[in-house]
Amino acid sequence: MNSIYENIIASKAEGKKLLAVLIDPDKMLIVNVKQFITKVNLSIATHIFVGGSEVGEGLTEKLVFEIKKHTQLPVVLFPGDIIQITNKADGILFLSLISGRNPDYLIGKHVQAVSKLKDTQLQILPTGYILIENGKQTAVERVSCTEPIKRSDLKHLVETAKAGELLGLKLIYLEAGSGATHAIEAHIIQKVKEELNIPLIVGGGIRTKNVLDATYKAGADVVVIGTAFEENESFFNEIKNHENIY
Ligand code: 1GP
Repeated sequence: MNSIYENIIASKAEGKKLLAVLIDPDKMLIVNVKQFITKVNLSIATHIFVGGSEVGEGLTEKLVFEIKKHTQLPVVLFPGDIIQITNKADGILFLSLISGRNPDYLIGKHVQAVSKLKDTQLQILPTGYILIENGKQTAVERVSCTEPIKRSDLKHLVETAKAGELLGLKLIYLEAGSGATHAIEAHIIQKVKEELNIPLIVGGGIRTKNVLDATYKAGADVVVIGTAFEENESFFNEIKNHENIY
């Protein structure tokens, strides 16, 4: 156990909802970090996730170093590849892409990551990552060469999440893909939530406060939002009045 995970567990027990702002090192210029993080600090965000499907070598470390200068929030790597691992962050989602059948993303990259992780103090969060189809091909799908699970295949989706829990993974992440045209529907989140005992992360395509509220209400313990903040920083203000309706 580590403190980031303990805090997620404690928040889940109290019904306190968590929000991770996702920053893609490919899209965020270092010169803009200070003003962006100032907004994050003033918002309801509880975590900062850093990562992307295709990030150039060294960019993640520079970005995390800059972010850490301006915030006390935990910074968690959400890596698309082992080159994004850096000791400058606080933790890492150690993702196994359990919706897919590509051995590299199920276990191969993880084996390669061990020697890098040994030299870090990163808190490791073993996470079952489930990609859900979204009407168009996502970057994760393309890079990992895997098929997402169809929204209509609810039984398979729920059983995939449960299998992840039974394997000992500590978190399940339902992913519609960055910039998804439609977020994961409440009934899907509810069904997965009903079967799980471990915390549930949901992300992809959440762009309005109504959808954010619905995602929490359906059972997400942590919501991840990237694109909505990238495109429109005033979204931080729109979600300010966090209703305690969950
Ligand atoms: C992507 O779930 C995250 O991995 C966030 O998605 O960029 O659509 O908010 P958005």
